[in-house]
Amino acid sequence: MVLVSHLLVPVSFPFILAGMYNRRKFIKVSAAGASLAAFSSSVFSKAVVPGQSGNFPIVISTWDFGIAANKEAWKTLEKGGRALDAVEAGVMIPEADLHNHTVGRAGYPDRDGHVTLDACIMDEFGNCGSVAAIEYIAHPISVARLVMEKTPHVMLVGEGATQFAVEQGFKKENLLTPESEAAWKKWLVTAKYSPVMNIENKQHKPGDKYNHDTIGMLAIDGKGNISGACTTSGMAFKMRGRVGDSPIIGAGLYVDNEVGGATSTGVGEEVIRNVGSFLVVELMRQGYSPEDACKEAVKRIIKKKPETAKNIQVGFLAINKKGEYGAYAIQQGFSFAVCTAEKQDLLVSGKSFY
Ligand code: SD4
Repeated sequence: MVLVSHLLVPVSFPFILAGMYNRRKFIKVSAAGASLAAFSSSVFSKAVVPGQSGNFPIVISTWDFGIAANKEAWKTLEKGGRALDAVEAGVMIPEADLHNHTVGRAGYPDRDGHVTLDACIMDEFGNCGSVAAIEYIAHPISVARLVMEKTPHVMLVGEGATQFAVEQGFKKENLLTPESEAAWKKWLVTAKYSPVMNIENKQHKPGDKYNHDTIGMLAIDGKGNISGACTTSGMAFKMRGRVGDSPIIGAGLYVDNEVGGATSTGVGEEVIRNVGSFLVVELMRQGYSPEDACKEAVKRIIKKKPETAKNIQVGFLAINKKGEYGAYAIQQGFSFAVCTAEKQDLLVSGKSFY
């Protein structure tokens, strides 16, 4: 079951602060997850992590749709495959899911009706690739990987990213499905292109269909190598050209194979300001547990903009070199999916500041 998420309708930056953000009600899903979620994630980690030998292979990802994505990634990991291949294959599941309006094909468009996608990927060698505001390409994560592997660059944006993808053999397609187009047209009518009104009238209730999520995925393969991927259609009905944290290395995703990896979801602007995922990894380097590192990064965001933070969601998810994982969010309702040899479909309720 899909429990809708948070946010929406970024139109002008100041208005993001005004409370366009909403919350999931709560988590759930897997039967075992219900009881396990009662534990703190650190306690939980201890319960399932066998300790010295390392809890891997393992793959974790944001939100409930991470379960299906993890299962796909697991096919690579259980065969002894590379974490990089696993995360790419894993996040392609929500990218292709026509019922998912927050990632890839069928993602809600920007306020001008264009579906623009953001994605990045990072491997165990510190290589990384990214595309931002790419259009007409259904799997931006695979384009990001090719930017990493086939160009001397880290990031391609907009038309250049699409051009590169086509040169690499990707098909140019219309990603705006009739359902997403209808939602956008409905939004145009009710929002009247008026961000203040749209936000002030609080038409987007917690859990409504305009709420938005990104998939961030982190995996450790059988060799103990870490990779990560992050992909999103960004905020629904965003300003044309707006790019969030998801394709920004260090913000939406960061991996250091000596330490661990981190990824984020939520209002990308606040994550970028605090270089969130890099911060989480650096805190783990200093000895913080994954959950404590995520918590510290969340507190940093709140401390800088306490009033803003009350009305927005940002969630971090992290894993360390031992395969211990944790998460923390500003608001309640941030869930993450965990897949190991013991259990492939665990959904955990992340802790939150509020
Ligand atoms: C963004 N971080 O574009 C993404 C959106 C998101 O949950 O994750 N929403 O800012």
